[in-house]
Amino acid sequence: MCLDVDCFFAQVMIGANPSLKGKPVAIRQKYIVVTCTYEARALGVTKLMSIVKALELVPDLIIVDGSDLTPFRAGGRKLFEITRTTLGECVPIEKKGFDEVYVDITEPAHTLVLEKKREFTPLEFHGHVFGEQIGSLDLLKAASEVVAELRREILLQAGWTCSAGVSDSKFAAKIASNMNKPNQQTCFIPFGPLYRDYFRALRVTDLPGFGWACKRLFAEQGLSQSIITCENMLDHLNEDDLTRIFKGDRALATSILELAQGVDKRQVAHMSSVTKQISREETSLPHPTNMQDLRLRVSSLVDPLFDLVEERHDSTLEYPRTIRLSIKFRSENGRKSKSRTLPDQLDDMGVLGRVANELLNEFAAIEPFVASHVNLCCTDFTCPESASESRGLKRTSMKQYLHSTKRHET
Ligand code: TTP
Ligand code: MG
Repeated sequence: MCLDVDCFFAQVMIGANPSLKGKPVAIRQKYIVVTCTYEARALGVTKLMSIVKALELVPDLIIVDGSDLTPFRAGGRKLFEITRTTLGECVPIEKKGFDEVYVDITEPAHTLVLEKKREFTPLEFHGHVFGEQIGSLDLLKAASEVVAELRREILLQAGWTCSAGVSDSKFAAKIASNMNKPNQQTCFIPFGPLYRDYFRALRVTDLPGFGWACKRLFAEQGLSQSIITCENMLDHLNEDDLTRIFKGDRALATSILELAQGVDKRQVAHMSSVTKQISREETSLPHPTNMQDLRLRVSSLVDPLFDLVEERHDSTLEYPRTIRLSIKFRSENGRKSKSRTLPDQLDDMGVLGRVANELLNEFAAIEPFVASHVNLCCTDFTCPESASESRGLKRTSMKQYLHSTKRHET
């Protein structure tokens, strides 16, 4: 299942001020509408529209400031906790962004199938169904009931409507969650010609993992105009071709070709409510093969890692005391890790960036290499004595950080 709260920031703000319910409301950050209610969307307002344009379209649009992210982070945690308590500790739940969860509901759906069989009660689909209804669909029907139950719980406990999708993989479930919005759910039947054709019609750039680096490599090979859809790619490129285009990254080539056929082997991560460690890794880009690329990769992990540290600090007041950089070089067995103790209170992204850079300097790598995993991790979270007085972390901009990194190198 992939579940995504409808107009999340707006629903959180309406929860705090119920008189806004049913009205066209936009949430503002700087000059932009970051999200708006479906009442505002019906009048033409869209996410990321300028405030000026939105007010031209809807002069009586209610604008609410959304620059303090604290209530939205708390909302995201609430979504996770409701999902966890509704479905149980054993179910893998992966939180994405503020308002999205992926859940592997295979086990609860199996249990429901057995229960219904014992009771001689037929299973029915809940919500929309997309695809050919052939063969036994009991597990998908049960899964759609699990999804409906979770959406009911979220509405009951948090007051939010959600849209959700169910299928046999993260990618297909995510697509399904967007098929009918708001406050609806869709089961995307993961076989049959409709399923296959749906993926063949997607743009290659819609595939998870096909990011800017892949786009650049396609452009370098002169493929940007000829390979637009997955169908184009499947008809003209085999695994060897794509591996060559992706500079030897066969794992990426395989996964992109599989995704183009609707096959997604990514597992749903099992997150606990409070994780022991927080780490970031980029798996969708080509592997770094020299120190300069490796340094850029490490520095690109700093900002998102600091975001997670900040988010956790907001709820627990804890700071990480250890940072660890792990790299797997393809020519060597196993990962190599270097770690360092952090200051008592890691409240400045610049510090995280500098220490990560120093750790990288400790790796004696001989070029060219293939760094197939680069993971930056914060761990040993503790709550310093003075933490309750010093909420709020200091954000050095990425530009400042890169500048300080550069100075450090020279
Ligand atoms: P989304 O789930 O993309 O949007 P949404 O929940 O507002 O609307 P939808 O009904 O289409 O799911 O993003 C979740 C929240 O993240 C959103 O409420 C506001 C915030 N957000 C940003 O901060 N920046 C952005 O660029 C976008 C798109 C969203
Ligand atoms: Mg949403």
